Parts: sequence; C-alpha cells; structure tokens
Amino acid sequence: MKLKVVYFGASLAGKSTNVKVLYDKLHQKGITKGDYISMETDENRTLFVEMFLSSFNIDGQNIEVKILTTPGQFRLHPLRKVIMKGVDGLVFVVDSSQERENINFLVLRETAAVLKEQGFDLYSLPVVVQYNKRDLPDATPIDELQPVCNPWDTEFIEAVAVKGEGVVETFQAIVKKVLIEKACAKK
Ligand SMILES: Nc1nc2c(ncn2[C@@H]2O[C@H](COP(=O)(O)OP(=O)(O)OP(=O)(O)O)[C@@H](O)[C@H]2O)c(=O)[nH]1
Ligand SMILES: [Mg+2]
Repeated sequence: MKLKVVYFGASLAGKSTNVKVLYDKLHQKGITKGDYISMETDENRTLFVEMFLSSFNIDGQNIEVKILTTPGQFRLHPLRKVIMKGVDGLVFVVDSSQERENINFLVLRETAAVLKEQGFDLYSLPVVVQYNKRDLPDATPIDELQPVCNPWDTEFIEAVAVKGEGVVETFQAIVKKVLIEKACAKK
C-alpha cells in the first residue's frame, strides 16, 4: 500500500527540520527506502520540496509512505499545488511563537483553497496538528492556539523539532490516521 503524507505550515515553522530529523530517526531503524531529497535556497529555505520514502511491514503487508514538505514562502505558492496532488494525510506544523500566530491561520486558509482546486476538502482529510517550537520563551499557550489552528479538533502533538521531540510521534499519529481512514473506506 502506498501513502502520501505532506507536511505543511507557515514559512520557518519547522517543516524541513521535522522531515530531516524524521528521516534520520527512521533511517537508523532501517525503515527508509532510498535517499533524502532536498532542494534549498542559499538561506536554507525550502525552494521546492524535501522528500523521502519510508517502507515497513505491518502484519505481512508492505506500507510505503512518501513524506513531503511544502515550501512555506508565499512566492512559491504554485508549487504547493503539485506537491498536494494525491495526498492521503497532512501534518500541519504550527509555529508556536506569538508573532507567527496570524501567519499560521493564513496558511491554513490558503492550503484549504489549494486543496479545493484539486477536489479535496482540507477539513475532511486525515490531519494531525503539531505545535512546534514549544521551547520558545514566548510560545503561545496551547489553549489559545487550538481554536485558530485546529479547526478539525483533531489530535495534536507538542514538539521541539530541533531537539527531535515529538517528531516520530507526529509521524506515527498521521500514519495511523491515514490507515484507519483507508480501512474504513474499504468497508
Ligand atoms: N526554537 C526552535 N527553533 C526551531 C524548532 N524547529 C525548527 N526551528 C528553527 O526554525 C527555523 C526554520 O526551520 P525550518 O525547518 O527550515 O522551517 P520550514 O518550515 O521548513 O521553512 P520554509 O522552508 O521556509 O517553509 C530554523 O532555524 C530551525 O532551526 C524548534 O522546535 N524550536
Ligand atoms: Mg523548509
């Protein structure tokens, strides 16, 4: 079974950090397939996409998950459409710093529009919300973030992606959600 999971979120929210750390951790466990592919600008900003494959067996069935990030910068908007094509599940990486609160919301709205153009409803897809940068001294309280950043009222995970905290947990949560969704769709 092949699955596609896309990490989206505001520019500098920590999407690339998540996916890099995740690759290293899954690679150590021997459940990656091929290399980590990345295209960055000079300032380490995502220019096009990062991606890798994770491949593992559950009860004799092979599951192959393609993990991608979207570029957060608004000028790269058209690329997001390509990346979202055929997506099975999403991780919304939220920047917890106070000054980014509005930007998180704008990205949510814009992502819903991008998906709509492709016949997907953001609010019906399996999603996990990750509140990243919880180490920041000005991190917005979760109670304040929830009404803005979690309209699904879905599972959320607190993370400090730079330290690897919450990264694998987020991945496990979204894969579980997608697999449950697929199992229900078969019935
Ligand atoms: N304090 C703190 N900084 C973080 C955390 N996660 C990521 N960062 C930092 O935030 C900055 C942006 O991280 P990236 O992973 O490049 O962000 P991005 O979402 O991929 O950004 P774009 O590619 O521009 O969309 C980097 O300097 C990271 O080191 C975290 O948990 N805490
Ligand atoms: Mg990036």
